[in-house]
This record gives sequence, structure tokens and C-alpha cells, in this order.
Amino acid sequence: MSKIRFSLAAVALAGLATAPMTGTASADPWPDPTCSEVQTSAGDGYVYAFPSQNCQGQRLGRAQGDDPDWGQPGGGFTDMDTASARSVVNNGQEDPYDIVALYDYTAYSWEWGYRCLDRGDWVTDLTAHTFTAKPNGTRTKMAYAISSHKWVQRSACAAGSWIG
Ligand SMILES: [Ca+2]
Repeated sequence: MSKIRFSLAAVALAGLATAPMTGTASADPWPDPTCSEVQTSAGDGYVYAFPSQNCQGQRLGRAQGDDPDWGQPGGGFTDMDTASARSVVNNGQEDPYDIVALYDYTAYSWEWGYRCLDRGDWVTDLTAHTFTAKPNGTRTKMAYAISSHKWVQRSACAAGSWIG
């Protein structure tokens, strides 16, 4: 814990030093946080997705609400975000709908594969996971595949659908 506090203090000092020069707001608290740091220090209430392992690389997007298509405008993810995530974080706030369901297909099409990520959890590398089985029994790898997400209740997630 002391290391975390120290690093946050260093970030705060760096921010003070540069703020008058840039004057621009940053969406992230610092460049290249780890997934653990996103969960503890990034804005609460969001699901976050990143293109590389352990939340490295430029963040794809974040969303407080649902997004039926990560490849279309609206909902927090757009354009190249679809089928691009390799790591994800659920930094949602406590709520009956604080579980994030992540889908292989757009429009929350759970029957084609999904997984549920509990509030406060993250996955550093989605290459290690597959979606739930499609009707024909096959499973798609989760890395570079997520196309929509929805905040759901715990009861919406099957026993074998949890990750993180
Ligand atoms: Ca979208």
C-alpha cells in the first residue's frame, strides 16, 4: 500500500508541474496504468477496455452505460474499438446492475457467446479466455473479439460465464 501511495503522490506532483503548461484535460489519470491501477484509481462507474495486456496501450474506450456496438458511435466505444480489446476492467459502482456482460457479437447476443466480469475485477489478458459456447458448441477466443457490453444483474450470468 505504501508503494501505491508514493506513486500516486508522484503523479500528483507531476500533474501540478505540467497543468499550467498544457491546460488540457486527460481522460486517464496517467499514461499506461496497469489494470490494477485502473481499478483502484481511474474514475468509478465505468467499464474500461485496452488493446494490450494488463491495460497497456491507448485506452479503447470506457462506458458508464451499455453499448450495443463497439464499432459504432455512442455508448463509450466506437469505430476501431470493436474486436480490439485484450484487457478489461469493471470499475463499476455498487448497484444491482454492476456486473459487466461482454459479448462476442453486437446487440448483447448472449447466445453467440458472452462472459461476465464482476464489479472490481479485471482481466489482464483475454487471450486466456473464451466466450460461452455457441449453439454448435464452439467457443470463440475473447481477445480481439468483444463487440458489445451490457450492465447486468448477477442472476443474468450462468455459472460457467464468470471471468476475472
Ligand atoms: Ca458504440
